[in-house]
Amino acid sequence: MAAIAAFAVSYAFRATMNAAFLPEVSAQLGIEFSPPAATRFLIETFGKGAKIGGVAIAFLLYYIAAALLGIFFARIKDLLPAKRAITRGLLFSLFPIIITALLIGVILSLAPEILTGYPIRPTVLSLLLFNITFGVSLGLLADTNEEGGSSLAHRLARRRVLFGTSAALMAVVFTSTVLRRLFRSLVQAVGVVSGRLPAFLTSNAEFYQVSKNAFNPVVDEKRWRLSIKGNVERPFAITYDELLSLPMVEREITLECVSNEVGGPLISNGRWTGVPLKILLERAGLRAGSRDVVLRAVDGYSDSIPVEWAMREETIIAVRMNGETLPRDHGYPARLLVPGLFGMENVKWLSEIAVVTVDYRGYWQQRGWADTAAVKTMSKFTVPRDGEILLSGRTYEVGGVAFSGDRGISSVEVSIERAGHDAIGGWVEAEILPGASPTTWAIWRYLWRPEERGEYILTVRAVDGRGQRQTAERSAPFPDGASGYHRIKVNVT
Ligand SMILES: Nc1nc2c(c(=O)[nH]1)N[C@H]1C(S)=C(S)[C@@H](COP(=O)(O)O)O[C@H]1N2
Ligand SMILES: [Mo]
Repeated sequence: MAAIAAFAVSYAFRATMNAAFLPEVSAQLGIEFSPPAATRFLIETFGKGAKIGGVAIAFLLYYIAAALLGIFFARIKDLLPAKRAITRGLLFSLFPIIITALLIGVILSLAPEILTGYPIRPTVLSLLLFNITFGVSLGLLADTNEEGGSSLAHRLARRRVLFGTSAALMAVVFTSTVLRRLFRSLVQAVGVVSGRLPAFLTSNAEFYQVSKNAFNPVVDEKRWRLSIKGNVERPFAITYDELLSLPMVEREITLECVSNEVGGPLISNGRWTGVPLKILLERAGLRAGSRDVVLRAVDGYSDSIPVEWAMREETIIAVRMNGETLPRDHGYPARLLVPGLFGMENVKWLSEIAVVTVDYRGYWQQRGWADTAAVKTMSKFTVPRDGEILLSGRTYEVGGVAFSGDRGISSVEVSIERAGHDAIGGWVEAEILPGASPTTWAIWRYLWRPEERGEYILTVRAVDGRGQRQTAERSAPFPDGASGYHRIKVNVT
């Protein structure tokens, strides 16, 4: 029994050295990619002073894990459904591979930032090779030792057991510290906030998407026409190419859906290229008594905006979004953008623009939603997220977006209070990042360093470009948009 164990340990140590030291491609890749990850983890755990200790511990942990695997291999190697040493080892390397995968899974779920920054494919490859090398060398070593069985091998084995025991002792000394640090780093891992400040311009892929349709229309631009008709002097229709040949303007405009809840995700900001609606309406010539401009779409949707909104400089028929042809789900080939009004008025897949002398009620208005619904000044947190755990004594970026339709944002204020205590400091002014314009959201942030542990309630509110503060009064999205302050709760430990 003892001999088996001793042999097993010796296989394991040799195998470990093989895996960790041999300048083979696989081992090198393994060293290049796996230990740095472990090292970084340990540096974060121990602080910058303990680099060497960290590396040593990482190595020890590998050593111990390898030893255990070696013993395990000695126990089960005869059960493996393979005759040759190499195939046995190869089969066995499935175990460390599974363990590695589990470990990576744990790290990814607890502290993904430890692994981000490493190239995915080379890392996976190196870890695979690392483990396969380990398994195969275990298999080969087990084989040679069995055949040799000389007294020299036994002596070597005993020396290695001694070495192994002292290493294990050192490991025990370290482990108590490691465990304590590890616990703290686990809390830290959980305390790493998962939200983030959004990019000023939302990519087309991330832009929120809302429509009444289960399947959005696919428009053939060759057969598509945009007609301008109704209460006008010279009704006309243009093709897609004709539309593209008109003088274009570029505008940054944020869209928010009227059904967005306080703190909700249905808001995004884009750079749009298009033709001012005004140009088309002037070409058609508005007749006296014109009141609403009705926008009809390929999907049967319609909405209307008052003539005054339609004639505004910033109201455009967009054909491009963030430098790309308008994506299908965002209204290809052409859509309305009317800064200041909620998303539902920004009709996609446009087919017809009709000037009318009545107050026209569109798709959502027939279902009770407000007509000419102006965006209500809003603000929200995107980081941290509600319910997140933070660490005391650390500085966090608290931030998000604020939006007022077409009125701009002049300031954003945050209130941070400990639950059950008085407000600390009342409202403090957040920083507004550059880039915001009257028709876009403002990205805001505030650096917060919580000192006391406990539960905190964070609230945000904005003031629009006209000096009007967002209302604290809570209302549901129906019928004209949600209102009230966005509040989140975080736990500081
Ligand atoms: N033709 C058409 N246009 C439409 C809609 C629709 O269902 N059909 N939905 C509206 C609503 S409710 C919103 S919030 C915006 C969303 O635009 P987006 O998907 O580009 O973000 O499109 C608006 N335009
Ligand atoms: Mo909407």
